[in-house]
Amino acid sequence: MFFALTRCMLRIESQLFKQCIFYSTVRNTEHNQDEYILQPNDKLILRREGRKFLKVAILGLPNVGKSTLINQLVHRSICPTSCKVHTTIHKVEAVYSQDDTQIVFMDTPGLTTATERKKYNLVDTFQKDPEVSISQADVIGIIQDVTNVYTRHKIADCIVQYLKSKRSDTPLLLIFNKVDKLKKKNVLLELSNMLMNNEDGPKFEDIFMISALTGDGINDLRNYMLDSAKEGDWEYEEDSYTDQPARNIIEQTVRAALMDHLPQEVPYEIKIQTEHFDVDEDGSINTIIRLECDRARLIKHLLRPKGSKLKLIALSAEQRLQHAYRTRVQVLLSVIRKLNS
Ligand SMILES: Nc1nc2c(ncn2[C@@H]2O[C@H](COP(=O)(O)OP(=O)(O)O)[C@@H](O)[C@H]2O)c(=O)[nH]1
Ligand SMILES: [Mg+2]
Repeated sequence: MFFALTRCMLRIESQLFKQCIFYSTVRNTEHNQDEYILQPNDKLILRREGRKFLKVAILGLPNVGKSTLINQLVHRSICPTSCKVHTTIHKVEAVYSQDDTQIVFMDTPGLTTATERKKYNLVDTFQKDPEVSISQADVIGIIQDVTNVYTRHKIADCIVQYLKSKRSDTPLLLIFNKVDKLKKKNVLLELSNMLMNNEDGPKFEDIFMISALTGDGINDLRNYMLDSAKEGDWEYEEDSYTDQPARNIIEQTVRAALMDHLPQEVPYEIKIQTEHFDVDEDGSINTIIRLECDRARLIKHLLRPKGSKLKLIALSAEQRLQHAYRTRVQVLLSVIRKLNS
């Protein structure tokens, strides 16, 4: 019974979100010029004449706004965002297709040094995924948080270190983010002079000043990417918008909502797992997410007062997921205390 239910859930999930994961193998009869090519790595490429493509890696220190920026660029909340560091734990691809051009944005965990990864016990993806993104990118965007007085004057050493592995012909863009929070805008001029003209630092092709939160400057940046796309095959179908299965996005979104609403260390100690997932006939999504934790004090924190914190977290996750999937999403959270054996 349990297995039958699980199989059924998986089938529904794969039907609705098949376009999110990979590619259709059916030949499109409406477009006689389409050609589907199976690559050695089993990726199916849709080839159509006159199409343009660009793959963009977005890199920067933790919490500078990489994921918020990508969500704005693709008009969907695919990438998890929160006010705490290390919300993004692995690479996520978000896809934007317009007319004959497709752009794939690669979100990455914030760049860290080996010492930081060891100190905070960060998983392998924190090192490897930025490296993979750099190797695949046609363009690399480096985000600087202009409100951070400790880091804004310099491209951090760990970023410079990572960039050593990039191809020499991959252009670099400098992106100043959070300009909405900056009271003295003349700081931007000073910073751009310092970073664009630094003989010893990375060489940037262009500079953008944006607010990923308010959307200021985002259209210019997207148009720049659309203009930079080169003739080439698309990696995703026209209606695809991510490489992530729905369950990953839902779990990561709940994790981000926990990080936004709970105190410092708490969210890192909660295990998040999908208990149930189904899609109604009208396309709306219902999901139950289990939050597992072995510390009674943390569970109390989640449940009190009268479960209102939990409701707030579920509501926040629902709003983000509705923006991601453009359909109604219901998130129920179940809290379980795991007893240590
Ligand atoms: N004021 C302001 N906050 C921003 C901006 N962009 C991102 N943030 C906030 O910065 C925090 C970190 O954003 P996130 O996208 O998760 O950063 P990431 O770790 O680089 O992916 C979140 O609380 C965002 O709301 C911005 O342009 N202005
Ligand atoms: Mg992120």
